Amino acid sequence: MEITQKDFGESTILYSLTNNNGITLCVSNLGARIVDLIVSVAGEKRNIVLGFDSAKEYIEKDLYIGATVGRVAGRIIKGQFTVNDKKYQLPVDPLNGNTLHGGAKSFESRLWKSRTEETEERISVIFTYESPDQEHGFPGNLKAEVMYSLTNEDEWIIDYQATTDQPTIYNPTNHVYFNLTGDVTKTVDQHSLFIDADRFAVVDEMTSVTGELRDVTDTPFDFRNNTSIEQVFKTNYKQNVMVDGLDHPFLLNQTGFEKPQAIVTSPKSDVSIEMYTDRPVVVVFTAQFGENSPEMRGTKMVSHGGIALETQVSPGAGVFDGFGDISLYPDRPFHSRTVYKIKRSL
Ligand code: G6D
Repeated sequence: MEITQKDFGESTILYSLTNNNGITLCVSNLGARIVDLIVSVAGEKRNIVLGFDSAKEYIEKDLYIGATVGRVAGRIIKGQFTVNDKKYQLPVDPLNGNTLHGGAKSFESRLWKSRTEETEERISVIFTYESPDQEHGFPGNLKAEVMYSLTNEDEWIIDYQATTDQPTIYNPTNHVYFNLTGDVTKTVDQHSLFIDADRFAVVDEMTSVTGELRDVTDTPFDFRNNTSIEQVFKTNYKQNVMVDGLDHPFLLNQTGFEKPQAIVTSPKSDVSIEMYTDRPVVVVFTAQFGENSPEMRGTKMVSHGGIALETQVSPGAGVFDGFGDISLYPDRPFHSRTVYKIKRSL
């Protein structure tokens, strides 16, 4: 196993981690993000995640792609929350009145401190960021750490840790998008998807959760049997039409590392990603960028050209019953793990 590093532009670093099976994971300290996941499938190299070639391109085109998202992933309705009986108001997006992904220019745009670590089992890059009290309106000096590891079992492991010096809220995720064909001119509609979830959270026109948790049975959101993603895109189901695909929290039936909660498989079934997490929810977003789909690695990306599996506590936590709790207290440090395991034909 080997770690190398190079300049990624704009004073940022790109680390390349390669395991003994030839899988390469590239990550950058700009937004503690994943940039590349290169695997050889049936003898050919494929980059199976969306990403750009330089830090400058991320800054100019889309800072969320592959980034660590925080302090709170997803939409905080009206930018309001309560923790420890105290009410807080965050700055909101004037277009919709909500706070998305911790507010504009949050974790995804920061330069994180970084260091590498190598053990018998894994090679890792550890990113840290100190978010000061009141940054984007959130209380507490928050020390956030994200460790990305690559193992010889072909796992990309994300370990999140954080501490705060005042009661606050915290709900990070990673915004990786997979396209297992390695071809961003192809939509992910022919990929198949398994999600071990009996329920999803209904969203409104602004993609904020409404508080309703709906059974997936008899809806195109039933992925309990491995099914083509196309089943969502093709329907007139209101939850699809309103947001042009999937942009929904799925409530996982089980958590942990014994069996996957989600699996994405390429159209030819030659590569798949198994997702394991200790978080209760995966927000699935199918990259409906429409006309704004960016140029990526030399070609124009197509709308629906990727699928993000964002593990977290559901947006709406602390507001609606059954949506969980994202409070973080000084005496209870945060720790969470998500694993993406690569399976492929050699
Ligand atoms: C998220 O749910 C949101 C989307 O609505 C948003 O457009 C994207 O991040 C950037 O997953």
